[in-house]
Amino acid sequence: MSKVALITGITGQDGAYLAEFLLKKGYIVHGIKRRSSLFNTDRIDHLYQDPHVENRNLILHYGDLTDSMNLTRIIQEVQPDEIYNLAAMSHVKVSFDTPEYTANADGLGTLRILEAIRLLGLSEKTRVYQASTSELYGLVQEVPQKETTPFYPRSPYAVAKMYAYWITVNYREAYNMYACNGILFNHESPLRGETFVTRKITRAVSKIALGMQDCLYLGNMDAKRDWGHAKDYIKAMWLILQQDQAEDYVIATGVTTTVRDFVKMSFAEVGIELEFKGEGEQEVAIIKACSNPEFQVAIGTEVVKVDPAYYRPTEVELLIGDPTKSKEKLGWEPEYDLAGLVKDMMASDVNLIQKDKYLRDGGYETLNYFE
Ligand code: NDP
Ligand code: GDR
Repeated sequence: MSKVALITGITGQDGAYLAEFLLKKGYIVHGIKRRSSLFNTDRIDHLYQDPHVENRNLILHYGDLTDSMNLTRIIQEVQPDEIYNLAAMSHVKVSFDTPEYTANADGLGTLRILEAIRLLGLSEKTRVYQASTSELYGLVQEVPQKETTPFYPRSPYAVAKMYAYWITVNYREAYNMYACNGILFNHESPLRGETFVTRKITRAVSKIALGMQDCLYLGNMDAKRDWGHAKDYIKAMWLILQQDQAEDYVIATGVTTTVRDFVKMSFAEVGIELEFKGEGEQEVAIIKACSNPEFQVAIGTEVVKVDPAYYRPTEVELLIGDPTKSKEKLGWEPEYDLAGLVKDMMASDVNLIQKDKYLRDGGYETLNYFE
């Protein structure tokens, strides 16, 4: 008998990689997608199966983490062995604009799922993975950050995720449920949402190299993040649900890098060397050299500037995780390092923008260029 998994947030970066991974393992995968006015399934379209075909192993349901009845009905119908709760309003900066909605979806959404499992009598059958985050650590208390490091959340997103973290622990202790937190540090990929800093950078660098954009505007370039590849991190999610005992785990690379260095590495992928000048809001990066004749960029052009609009009211300055527990107990080992991640993202975005340029040069409409 195939195992049955339910993924909330299946249309997101992690949901897409996880769905593919579980399907390859022989799972029947159910996913919750939101109704939207345009198709929102781009990331999983390659996995799509015609609903008229029998014995499908990928089934999508309309739903929302803010709707208890809907979640309860889906869980009752699906009777999942494993639930991966990945759905969330996941953008830290946007959570300052939509704090109440973020608390509802990211905080209470987790409670709705746990309570549905309890009320449906599935506490013994259904294992739950909760997508917790390194944002819980917020203001630095200890480095590197590990499972025992105290939390100090610094955004409405992180505060909502802190509720979700503890309600998961509480349901585990109160009702003996197999419910776990994966405290995942930043993980990126070619499927990363376009407004997170890494993807914003790799897209912009590709466009600048191909003459489709003049300048990249960023916020705090001193922020340091522990960046891994989403393909490695979704494997950890699965491992967390396959153990004898339900526990919480940090998933990280143990290496931290500034936003500025991520910018440098991305430009280096297309043969462009940068020189940074000035400080704070006055900081700029100019093109110092270009070793790739394919890209017609002018030496001395200012290609990165600071726009304080991207600063956050309260910032998380430094994240660096200690993955010792996950390596020892789960046997988890990432395949990508930061250089491999940047290479993968840049190769994908250069390809995407090249296609776009071809269309634009031919007089056709192209990608939207907001942000
Ligand atoms: P994405 O933003 O790419 O995906 C989020 C998913 O949640 C999308 O499918 C989105 O749907 C869905 N969603 C948003 N709000 C709701 C809602 N109210 N009801 C139902 N679905 C909703 O995030 P990631 O894939 O990067 O992250 C997955 C999870 O892991 C998130 O919970 C995130 O907070 C957490 N996390 C992410 C990390 C990272 O570095 N990527 C690190 C640590 C934790 P739609 O496509 O319609 O917008
Ligand atoms: P983060 O990711 O907030 O860590 O949350 P993001 O990529 O948005 O920011 C990382 C750092 O870069 C700085 N920064 C900018 N960020 C964005 N988005 N845009 C900019 O122009 C910019 N300039 C500088 C930010 O200030 C920040 O310090 C991600 C999300 O996936 C969360 O859901 C997840 O929980 C955490 O990672 C771990």
